[in-house]
Amino acid sequence: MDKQGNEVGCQIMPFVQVILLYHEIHNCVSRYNHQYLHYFNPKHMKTKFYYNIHFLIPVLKPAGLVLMVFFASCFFISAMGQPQDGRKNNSPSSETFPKLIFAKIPGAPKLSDPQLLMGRTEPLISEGMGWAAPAIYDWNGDGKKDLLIGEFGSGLENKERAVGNFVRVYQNTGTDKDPKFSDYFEYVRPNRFAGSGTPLSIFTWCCLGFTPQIVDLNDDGYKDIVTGQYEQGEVTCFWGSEEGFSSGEKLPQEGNPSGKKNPNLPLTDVNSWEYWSYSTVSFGDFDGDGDYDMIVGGSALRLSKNIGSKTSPKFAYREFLLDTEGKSLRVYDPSEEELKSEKGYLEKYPAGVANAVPHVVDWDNDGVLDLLVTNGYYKNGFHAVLFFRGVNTSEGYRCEKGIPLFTAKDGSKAFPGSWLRVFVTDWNNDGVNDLLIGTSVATTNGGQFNHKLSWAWEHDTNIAKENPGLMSPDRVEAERTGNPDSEGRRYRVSEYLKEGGDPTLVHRGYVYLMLGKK
Ligand SMILES: [Ca+2]
Ligand SMILES: [Ca+2]
Ligand SMILES: [Ca+2]
Ligand SMILES: [Ca+2]
Repeated sequence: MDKQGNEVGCQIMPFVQVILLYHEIHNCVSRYNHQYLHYFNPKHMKTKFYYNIHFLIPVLKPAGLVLMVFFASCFFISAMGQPQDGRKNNSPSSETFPKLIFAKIPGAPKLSDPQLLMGRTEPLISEGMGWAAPAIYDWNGDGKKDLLIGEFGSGLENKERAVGNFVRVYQNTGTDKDPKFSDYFEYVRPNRFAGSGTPLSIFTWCCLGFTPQIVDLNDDGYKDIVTGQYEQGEVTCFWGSEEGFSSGEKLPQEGNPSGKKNPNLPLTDVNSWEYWSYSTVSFGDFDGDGDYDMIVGGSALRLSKNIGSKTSPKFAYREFLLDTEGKSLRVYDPSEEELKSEKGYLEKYPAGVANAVPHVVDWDNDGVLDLLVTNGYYKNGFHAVLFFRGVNTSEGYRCEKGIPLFTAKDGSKAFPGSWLRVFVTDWNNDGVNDLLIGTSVATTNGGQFNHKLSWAWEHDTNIAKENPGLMSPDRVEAERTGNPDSEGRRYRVSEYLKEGGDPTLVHRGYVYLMLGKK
């Protein structure tokens, strides 16, 4: 049924139900009259009970009418207030987005409204912490693109703590230019044909999951899967081969990510905490020598040149990426208040945030690599996706100031959820790049998309990293009250639960597609 047909159907249904209900009541009363008056005719059976019931008969029909009107109102209100079909209730359609205004970037794809990627009945999701880092890779080698989703805390529990950071693969059951998916997923494992072995995983914590980048980093003809980590700042590569992937190998970097770090040293110091933390990475040849260099995010956007070789990369000291005025790239301009709240804010976080995530692509097709950058996207003033146009200058690679790819016309939040990650691919093989956006949305009541929570800023709702729906009732209670005796362990007080938050809240990773047009 098409959308219009569905809506008409939904509006007609309450009336059909009401007519059926009235018919039912009418039948009941008629049956009562018929049966009771026949079998329990007062002439034969003058009981007190009969008279009590008999007395009610004249009011049953009017009462039925009143009930009918009441139920009709309920049905009507319910039908108007609910999404028009069950599937949409779980899959926010484009109507639920605010009107988006798209940046006009010469040469870049003209983006269309976001659409949620669906399996057969459900959205394609990631679980655990419910963050989603999408990527495209032909996992089973059938020539069709499959969808990978990097997870954060993949839901394998250890004393109620999520452990393991895996990558899901949803295999494409459609064609390469019109991908379709079932609800079924597997974790990416070393042998992609046997589907056996421990899933590819990295150690990471706090605020960053497995963020897969697909690149042939050693130029052997096989795509490799590379990801950074929150801390200690290692960059791990799973080398691709005919069979699948090697176990994770830490890429050589200048400095010592696993060494002791000083939190008091500035970000520019290779022995500081800030230098290494939140090492999100993406790759491109930025110095034109034919090998892959690395862009690193976190508190600043930085370039780490490949000082190894095309087949055996090694990454140099991370240098600030600069804009055309020679300043470090800014993802967010903090307010005066925020600058006052933390001394040396911009020295510590030159990007304006601590969680910048770069994705390298020549977005405007001018032959120079650009950056699409996301972040935590948890408070007002943050943008969903920023575009930094790359330019080659006499002083080397520079970027123009970042501009948001899209904003909401009414100034509201432009995208549901938070902790956004992007991946660029030509989804429909029309020669124009398309954009995948992974986001961590709030679901309640067994996985239903929660519009109110997902469209609010996590900074205001206090739901960041909250997943009470995955906990035992005892732990929910302990988090709500901070009772140190519960389960013999001390839990922090959850502000969200303390304020009466929904104990069924579970974050889930969703992936949206924004098709590009010339
Ligand atoms: Ca390779
Ligand atoms: Ca290079
Ligand atoms: Ca470009
Ligand atoms: Ca396309």
